Amino acid sequence: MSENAITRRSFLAGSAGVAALAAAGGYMSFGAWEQACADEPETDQGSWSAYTMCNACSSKCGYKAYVKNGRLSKLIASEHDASAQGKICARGYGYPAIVYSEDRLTDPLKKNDKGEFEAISWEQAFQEIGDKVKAIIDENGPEALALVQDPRPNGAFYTKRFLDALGSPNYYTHGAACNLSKASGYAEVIGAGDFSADTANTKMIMYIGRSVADAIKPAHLQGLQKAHENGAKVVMVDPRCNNSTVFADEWLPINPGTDLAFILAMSHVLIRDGIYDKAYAAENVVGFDEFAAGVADCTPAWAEGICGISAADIERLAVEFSQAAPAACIDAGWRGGFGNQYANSGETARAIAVFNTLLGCWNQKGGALFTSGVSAGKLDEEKFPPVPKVEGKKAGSAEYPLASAGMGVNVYAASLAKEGKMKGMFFYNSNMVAGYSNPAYLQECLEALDLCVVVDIQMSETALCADYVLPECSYLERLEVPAFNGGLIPSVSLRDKVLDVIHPNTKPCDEIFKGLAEACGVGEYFPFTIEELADAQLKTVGLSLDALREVGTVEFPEKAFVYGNTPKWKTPSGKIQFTSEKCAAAGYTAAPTWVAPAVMPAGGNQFRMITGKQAIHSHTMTANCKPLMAITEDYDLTRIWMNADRAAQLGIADGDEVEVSNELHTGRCRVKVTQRMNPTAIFLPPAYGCTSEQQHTAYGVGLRSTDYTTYQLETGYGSTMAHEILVTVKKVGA
Ligand SMILES: Nc1nc2c(c(=O)[nH]1)N[C@H]1C(S)=C(S)[C@@H](COP(=O)(O)OP(=O)(O)OC[C@H]3O[C@@H](n4cnc5c(=O)[nH]c(N)nc54)[C@H](O)[C@@H]3O)O[C@H]1N2
Ligand SMILES: Nc1nc2c(c(=O)[nH]1)N[C@H]1C(S)=C(S)[C@@H](COP(=O)(O)OP(=O)(O)OC[C@H]3O[C@@H](n4cnc5c(=O)[nH]c(N)nc54)[C@H](O)[C@@H]3O)O[C@H]1N2
Ligand code: SF4
Ligand SMILES: [Mo]
Repeated sequence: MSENAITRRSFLAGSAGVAALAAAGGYMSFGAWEQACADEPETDQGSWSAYTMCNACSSKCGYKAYVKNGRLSKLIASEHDASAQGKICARGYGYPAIVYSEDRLTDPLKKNDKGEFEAISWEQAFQEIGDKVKAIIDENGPEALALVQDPRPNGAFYTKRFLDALGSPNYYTHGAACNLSKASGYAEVIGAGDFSADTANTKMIMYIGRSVADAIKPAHLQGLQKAHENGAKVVMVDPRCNNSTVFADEWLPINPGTDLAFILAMSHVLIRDGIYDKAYAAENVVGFDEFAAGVADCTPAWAEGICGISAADIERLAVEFSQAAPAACIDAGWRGGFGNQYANSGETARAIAVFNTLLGCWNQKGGALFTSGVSAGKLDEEKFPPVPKVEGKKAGSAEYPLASAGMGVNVYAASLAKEGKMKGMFFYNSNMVAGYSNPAYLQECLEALDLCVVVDIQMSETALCADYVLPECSYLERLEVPAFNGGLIPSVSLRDKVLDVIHPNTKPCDEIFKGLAEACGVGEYFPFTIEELADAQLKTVGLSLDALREVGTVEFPEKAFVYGNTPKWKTPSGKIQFTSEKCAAAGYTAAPTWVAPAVMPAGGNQFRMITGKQAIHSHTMTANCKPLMAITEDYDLTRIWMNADRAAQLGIADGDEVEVSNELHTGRCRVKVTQRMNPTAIFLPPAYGCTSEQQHTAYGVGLRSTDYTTYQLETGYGSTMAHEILVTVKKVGA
């Protein structure tokens, strides 16, 4: 086997332990690891297994981790886990190496007057942060505090409780940089932020800016595979021929930012020809006539001129959809097409929810489903004292009234620091500065704060802006609050502690936020351990921590989804709303109509810059993981994709180095010349361009799209408009 071959076992090799890594001088090949392990005495001592969940992306797949001689030896995906369904992806195997990274944070750090970090004790960190929080509350009130976190169980429980206890409503997810527009647009129409395509039974499914083979959740990928194998018609709408297209019947290389025109035109055809589900619309919809009047002019010929998909294809696809309905839908998408990308992303989401309604596919076999979940019931109030309800509205909710209240507009909260209105911010498992909008701008915002606290496992770009950096132990070293999952069969999964804590001065999330709460004078809301909390939550659904530890995932078949029921629409009218007063008040039309993207490339050497996931990296967090970065190097994955005809016009050949610039940034990279790309855009892989020198593997590799992003937010919705970027591309030396 070649030294560089990446096999499933060599991913694990990268996680084989501090001593072994040091011995091999860094990333180890499979052979070297095997040799190192061959020298280990075989013993049962130090061997065990535990169920946990991957932390390498939002999917949080469940698996069983085996430990041998104190080291992780293999991972087996949980068969019934909602995200994994028996499979985990390459990142899942590779990411454990981060646990043993020499770049891990090992002690609490404080920035001194010279701007350098010094290690301090936890006592000092808690005490000083507590004093500053109290001073901010005294002088400016709790609304001058905000927190941004990863919205998974631990982040959601501990950080929210901490902020609630302080009396601040300013609790944010990473949503404004991910799927805020999608969730908020859907909510306006169907009263829910998401739905699931019934891929196992569908006759026709269209993915709009969703690549399940690159942007992986194993359950979604297996769903697409099933649809394909069952002979369903699969249509991929994407300016880039993404890797999911191997399962598709058609690829439509749409002009980026124009999906709204395409969907409105397909809706036009359904209504013009009377081939929508009339009975369903009559019973369930308000605002139909207004929508129909609005799309009367949105003909396929009109849309062709905007989106680049031929009028004939638009006509044909609309008819095919109507023939497949109700076992058909446009997939909910996630981020790439309309999660947070364009000036019209929220309105695109609205149009998709409307289109699916015209198909009458909600909760129909093969259609689009609203599955439900289980959640923990009420806990004993003595042991888990309820926190008083927080008065006041999240910062940004008046300026961005369409933004989902649960997510909020995180970057807007940070921007208030520049006006002196936000004084203290906390970040948990979030790298806002590098990943949410323009890093130079966000850095200025965080530097204007009186207090910035970042809880991370490595020195992120956001941590570099902090006054205090608190080191968490890694996901394999901690127990977390159970994850209650929705799905066709609801379930609950556990992230249990797999490994002993490697760096003794790191702490898990629960202890960090309990310590912070005590120092801030609100410790009375945390008089329990994580074990007690997990057990109490599980008892409310008839389980226990011990029982879940044995199996990792428990399903609730008695709560399984039932086809055909009409959902309770959680909208103001109680019906599906083709019109929204809130959208009208926010500056849109009441029923979704065409909204142009904020910028348009002029041609010549100017392009729109778009991004999308690569199967082996996640956001900003995996680039510093050696086995995953080794794949980047082996396959030259930092290259931008450029359409072959445009490249030829510009005299750019495959592999050439180019300069990519706009008014905010200039950087160099190499080009992958391909026919798999819409001519108006370049595609930039999203995981690179790390500017933290303390991430020794990631630092300086590749370009980062946010450097080219203007800080500007989508009207009403508040998303960061991540693809409203124009750049010029020029061959170096030309
Ligand atoms: N450049 C770029 N920006 C992006 C994206 C992208 O692909 N590329 N994707 C967008 C999308 S879809 C999303 S959802 C958001 C995601 O945005 P974030 O949720 O902020 O995710 P990451 O950028 O991966 O940053 C996660 C941070 O958590 C840290 N971390 C990792 N494990 C742990 C842990 O166990 N505990 C703690 N406390 N910290 C930990 C990582 O070191 C990293 O600094 O980013 C958006 N922005
Ligand atoms: N490997 C990997 N998998 C992940 C993650 C990860 O970081 N890495 N993160 C997880 C998270 S948090 C998220 S949000 C999801 C994201 O899941 P997706 O939204 O599926 O991911 P992306 O790759 O960002 O976008 C999908 C496609 O949208 C295309 N696209 C860009 N602009 C447009 C447009 O204007 N119109 C259309 N129709 N298509 C467009 C891109 O070319 C890309 O191929 O992935 C999840 N899974
Ligand atoms: S999809 Fe891959 S990276 Fe994401 S949680 Fe699952 S195994 Fe981990
Ligand atoms: Mo995301």
